[in-house]
Amino acid sequence: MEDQIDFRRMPVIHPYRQILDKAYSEASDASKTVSAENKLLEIRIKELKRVETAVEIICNYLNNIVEKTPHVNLMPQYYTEIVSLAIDKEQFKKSLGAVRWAAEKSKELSTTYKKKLKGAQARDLGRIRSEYYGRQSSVLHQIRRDFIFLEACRARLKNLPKFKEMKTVVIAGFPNVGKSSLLKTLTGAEPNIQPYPFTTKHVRVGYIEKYVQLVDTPGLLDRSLDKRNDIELQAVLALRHLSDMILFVFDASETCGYKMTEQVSLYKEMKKSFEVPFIVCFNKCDLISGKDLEKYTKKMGTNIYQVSALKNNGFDKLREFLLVDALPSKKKFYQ
Ligand SMILES: Nc1nc2c(ncn2[C@@H]2O[C@H](COP(=O)(O)OP(=O)(O)O)[C@@H](O)[C@H]2O)c(=O)[nH]1
Ligand SMILES: [Mg+2]
Repeated sequence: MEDQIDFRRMPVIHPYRQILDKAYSEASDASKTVSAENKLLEIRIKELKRVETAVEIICNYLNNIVEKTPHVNLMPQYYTEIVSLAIDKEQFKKSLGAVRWAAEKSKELSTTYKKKLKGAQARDLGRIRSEYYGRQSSVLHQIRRDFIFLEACRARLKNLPKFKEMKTVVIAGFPNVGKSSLLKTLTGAEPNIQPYPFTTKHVRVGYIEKYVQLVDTPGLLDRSLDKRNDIELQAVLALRHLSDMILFVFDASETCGYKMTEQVSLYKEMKKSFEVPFIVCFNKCDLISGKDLEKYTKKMGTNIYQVSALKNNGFDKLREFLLVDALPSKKKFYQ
């Protein structure tokens, strides 16, 4: 499955003329190695060798593109959505189909022309082979735009984020509530940084004991959805299929600059948009009195994990909860 979403495997796609030049020049070299007692027979074998060499190089090139390009239909849904943000997915499928077509067509042509070469008069051999070159060139010429399009896609898609197939918890909450600090404290390591289409910032990924993947999404789940343009909204909503759970972080000390009332309305809005379980966590508990904490906790009417990312307090229970249904014995749940 992981290979299915790795566009870094996709080969660089060159201008079609470059492939033709390479194929015909190697075909010419290969024909020079041929010799036969009978001069007429030698010419025929040389021309056949040219056709065989050229088609082999061209078909290998085309088939390699088809084989190494991840298939959009076989990807997990969140990934398909992310891919759709970066490129025109339907055109991508069509262009890949065109490459497949060209491989088949090239094979067909070579079979036809090999037959012709075998049955032709000696004086016609050169003309037949050059007619073959013309038709083979025209096949690649027909898909030249697909080559250009696929290469542009490859350049974009190789930079998509790579997530692992495991329980995934996406962190949400206003800026400065401590999401990044919390990710670091929970996972005990520097997160790995992944690009994300249509954001200038990168998502950060950390792991709890190889079983839970935590994703911090700067600029994505940190403000109201109705303040977003269409493309941003799509970028945010692609996270719906990535997340098994959302960890919503509050800063009850309000030192982040957002009032608890604002934070609660963002939380409610996200709950409506994401149909996955939410876990709520109050961060910066080192900055707030027990009395205030109790007041807010009562208001929320849900189970709350009180933590301090700065002081590394309160994380054992949260970590335990995140792990409980992700351990290998329970893994089926997420497949
Ligand atoms: N006092 C205190 N400060 C914290 C805590 N967690 C984060 N901070 C501070 O809050 C600020 C914003 O934290 P950051 O993790 O960047 O927030 P993000 O924007 O939600 O990712 C930083 O200055 C952190 O040092 C905490 O538990 N207690
Ligand atoms: Mg951050």
